[in-house]
Amino acid sequence: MISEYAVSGMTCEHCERRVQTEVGALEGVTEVTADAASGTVRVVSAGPVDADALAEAIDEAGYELAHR
Ligand code: 9UX
Repeated sequence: MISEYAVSGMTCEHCERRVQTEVGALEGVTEVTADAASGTVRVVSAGPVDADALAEAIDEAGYELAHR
């Protein structure tokens, strides 16, 4: 499945990569594309991604999940 999230705080390419690395490590996630310009993170996963784990991963990368 493909999910899109609004993530605030990403301003450059390095920010995108940090989010991609953290979210990509979550269970079931196969592909992550972060776009700083639009403030979105697109996640491809085998099943639904745990919302708390996702919020924590983004927080750990230093950014914020705007809403869930
Ligand atoms: Mo530029 Mo992105 O200083 O984490 S690297 S904002």
